[in-house]
Amino acid sequence: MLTVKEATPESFDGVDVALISASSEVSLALAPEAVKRGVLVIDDGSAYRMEPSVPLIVPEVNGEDVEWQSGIISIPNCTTTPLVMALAALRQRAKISSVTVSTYQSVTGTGAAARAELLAQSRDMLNGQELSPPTQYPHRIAFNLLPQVDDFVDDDYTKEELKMLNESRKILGDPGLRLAATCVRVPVEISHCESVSVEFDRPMSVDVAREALAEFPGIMLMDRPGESVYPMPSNSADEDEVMVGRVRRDLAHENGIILWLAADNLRKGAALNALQIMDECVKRDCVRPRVAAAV
Ligand code: 2RA
Repeated sequence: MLTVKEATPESFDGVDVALISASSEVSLALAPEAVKRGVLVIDDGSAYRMEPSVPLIVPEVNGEDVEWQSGIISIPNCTTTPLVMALAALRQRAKISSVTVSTYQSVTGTGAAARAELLAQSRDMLNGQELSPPTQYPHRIAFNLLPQVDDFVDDDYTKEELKMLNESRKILGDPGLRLAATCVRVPVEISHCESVSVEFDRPMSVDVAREALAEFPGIMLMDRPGESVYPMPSNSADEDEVMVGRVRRDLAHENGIILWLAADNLRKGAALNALQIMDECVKRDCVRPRVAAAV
């Protein structure tokens, strides 16, 4: 039996590590209370991600950054994590000049209520029944695609699209990285997919790109187009690896490569990454804050 209790500041007494996966309001209220009690917080929300004093970690990419944590470590948005893994692999072979990415995001990125809405709408449509008004998205998601993930903000980009830009820059330590994202919600239960065009400062062969991706920890190259073998939600859901395929020359850009990736947004996009960060802290002996909490 699993006992579930409401989290209060006192809940953190005697705890080593707290994994918080809740709204920003909850993280902002509880994380400092946990840190005050000497607890390392690994936060899955967006509240602390862009705080300069908070490391934003994908262990395969910037695991060493856990060493400067001062009580809170953030995990990235579930679209950023697989993207920076692919970019980190490729930039070992040539400097990246720009990135253009389109996402295909499953409804569990929104949560359990969105999954229930997708299933209910799908059932009702197949049964020829009238649909209830959508509650999770501005439009129905069943048999549809929504070119909007989160709210619109600057320059008609959505928050999700700007998260991909800003978080990638922070994790890769490349504040000048040129990246434009278009984020799309699709009627899929689990796993986010991305179409990624990467331009380099010099020619990059497809073989070299494939080799770099295949060697990178946490990435599984799944790229046998002749046999229709490539990543999809159906083969990446419930798996830990970021799957990459459809690696090919970009016919529109001289030094470009295009690839397709899929990753389970609940595993590597969230829970698995959080646990790997905890392992990284144990491995580097920095579960206790190195300096007093700065947030
Ligand atoms: C989404 N990436 O898919 C978000 C969740 N963090 O809505």
